[in-house]
Amino acid sequence: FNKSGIFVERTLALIKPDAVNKAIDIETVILNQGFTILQKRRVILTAEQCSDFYSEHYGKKFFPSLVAFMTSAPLVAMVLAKENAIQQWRELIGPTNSDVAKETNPDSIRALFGTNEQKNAVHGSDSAVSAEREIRFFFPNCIVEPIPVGQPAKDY
Ligand code: RTP
Ligand code: MG
Repeated sequence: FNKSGIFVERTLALIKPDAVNKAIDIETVILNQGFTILQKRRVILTAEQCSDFYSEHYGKKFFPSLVAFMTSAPLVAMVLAKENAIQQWRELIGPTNSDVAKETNPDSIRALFGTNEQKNAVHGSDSAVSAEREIRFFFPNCIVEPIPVGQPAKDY
């Protein structure tokens, strides 16, 4: 909730291993676009954790290579807040393939900081259900749901 008591949507952003050395520049873009960074941590995923995070892609041809890439070095996980944050963040990052992004969305983060269809600099939750799951995955103590007015926040 913001100062006016209006719910502000949250989403999960990852700066992937290929772009962690450009994290300060990416965070500058994020803040300039009006997002608030509510939480941030640096994390090295195990193969098991990464397979769990990307379980929707299990069995696809690129899955083993995706897990190898995402576990190869630290990444930066962040909870971003903004009105309509999930869609706004997906629009700001651009298409999955950075080569495509450079052609079609040259101002997007994947165009500016990514390399190809795998090394694409950042991740963004693709729906409200994904955002809740993914925020909990990296920040188990983070409040994701609104706390009803007048009720104690006992479970947090
Ligand atoms: P993300 O989940 O990381 O935000 O990316 P996305 O929704 O735009 O794309 P998704 O289809 O969920 O794919 C997840 C990540 O897998 C890698 N990938 N490699 N053909 C390939 O080699 C291929 N396709 C996808 C990318 O790192 C992609 O972001
Ligand atoms: Mg995805």
